[in-house]
Amino acid sequence: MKVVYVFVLSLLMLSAQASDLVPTVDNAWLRAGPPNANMLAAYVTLSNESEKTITLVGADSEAFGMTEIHRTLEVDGVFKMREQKALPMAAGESLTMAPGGLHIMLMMPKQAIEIGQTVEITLNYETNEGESFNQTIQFPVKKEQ
Ligand SMILES: [Cu+2]
Repeated sequence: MKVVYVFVLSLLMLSAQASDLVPTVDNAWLRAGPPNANMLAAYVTLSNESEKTITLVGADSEAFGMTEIHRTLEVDGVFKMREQKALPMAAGESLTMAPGGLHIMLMMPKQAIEIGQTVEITLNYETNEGESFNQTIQFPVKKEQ
């Protein structure tokens, strides 16, 4: 009985720690695309108000077959997108995703994504200490921010 109690208590402590690390969210939105678009992008500003470095390591959404974090870069006058597998945010820093820069790339939609809907996307994080946790965010579908 005591063992179970200690186990439950340590789980509670772990979840309390993780929730302290979860970044605050501003301006989450998913840019509406033309009908049958097979790639869409979502944007958000994340602020790390914890005292640890938090690294964004990925994203997923049940509404899409594939979800990645990308950065748009201009290389010799050509715009290219590169997957970002680890985006660290030091304590007190923010990460801004916006058109023309960082974005959540949403590929192979499993359903029509229309203005007025809200799409759930889960972000995956890690700390330098090896803790990992997720954050699920609601992204309203809009034409413009
Ligand atoms: Cu992209």
